[in-house]
Amino acid sequence: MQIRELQIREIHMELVEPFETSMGRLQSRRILLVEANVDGVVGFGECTAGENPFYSPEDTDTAWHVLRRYLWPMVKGKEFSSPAEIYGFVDQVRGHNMAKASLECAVWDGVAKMQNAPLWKLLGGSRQEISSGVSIGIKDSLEDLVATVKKEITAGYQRIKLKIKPGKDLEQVSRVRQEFPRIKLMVDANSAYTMADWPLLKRMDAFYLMMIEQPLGWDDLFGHVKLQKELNTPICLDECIHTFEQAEAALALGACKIINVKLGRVGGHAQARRIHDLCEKNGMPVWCGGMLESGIGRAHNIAMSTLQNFSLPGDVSASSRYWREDIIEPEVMVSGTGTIRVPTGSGIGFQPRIDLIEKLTVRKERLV
Ligand code: OSB
Ligand code: MG
Repeated sequence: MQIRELQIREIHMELVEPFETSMGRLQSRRILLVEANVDGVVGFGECTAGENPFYSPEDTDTAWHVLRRYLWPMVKGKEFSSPAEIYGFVDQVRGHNMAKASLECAVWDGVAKMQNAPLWKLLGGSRQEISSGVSIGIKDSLEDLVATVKKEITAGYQRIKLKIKPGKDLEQVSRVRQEFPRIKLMVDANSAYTMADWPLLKRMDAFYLMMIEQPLGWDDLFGHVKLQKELNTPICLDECIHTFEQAEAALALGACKIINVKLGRVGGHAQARRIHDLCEKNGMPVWCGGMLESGIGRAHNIAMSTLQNFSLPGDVSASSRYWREDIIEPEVMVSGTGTIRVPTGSGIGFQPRIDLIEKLTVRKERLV
């Protein structure tokens, strides 16, 4: 097989409500989509790079640049027998995993469609439905926070993740725990703390959280090793794990007890699966993170989450929590018990709504 042509495009989408984290407040997304023509069959991928390089070093514009200038020339004309080979073709480019993943994911969808098989089967997944949790942004008031948690619990979501930052942490978590003593609860700091904050983080132990996600620096593995020794609450790493080797190091050093796997952050399905397998062998659970994706990225997340060791509820929730109208048909729906049915159709199993995608497009480029 060969990739015959690539189309990259940028679409703009308004979130139904602003999402605030320790990295800032976001109202609308600039999403880069990739369409890969694999021997005449087109597959879709989504780049999870943010609008600014605050979560990882990439942003929408760096991904655009790297895709057209470097990644496309490196894969053009290359013969491959599995999409798992794509990551190796672009090995010379250091980092830029989100750009790499968007290309690789599009190829997986194209190849699965060509074989008339669901992507999740090609990846080796086995789950018929996946467990869904939500990530709740930082709120201005405690009342607003409690009301939002209540709404999501009522909707059926299996676990609640609260975004925290210095000054919006202990009081918020304490209040939510008091109101909802039995829910599966966790927090995500997006690297907002330092080791000097460990006494504050230690107080989180009182709220029997499932985990605390990425409290320290985005690339600070050693800090997390030290912090995990001080905490009873399991640390879950997100930002820190951008390669298989980082996952190996985190496991060996005891930097965390859980890993949040994100396709974009690790460079696509093949790398995500390697990290998944490694964690499985070592008895470490993983779950699927989210990056406020449109339906395309969400569909890829669902396919990945069917692998057996995705044993904790992920941040893959219903389309309607993010968008007034999603760009796939059907939209992603979550049942009253907090599960998502895995689609049975070929490829990602959701139909891209081309008309709507065209309407949202602000630029596109064909790479041949
Ligand atoms: O750290 O998991 C994160 C969104 C953007 C960037 C980073 C993160 C997030 C989320 C939202 O937590 C997850 C989602 O609902 O897509
Ligand atoms: Mg996170």
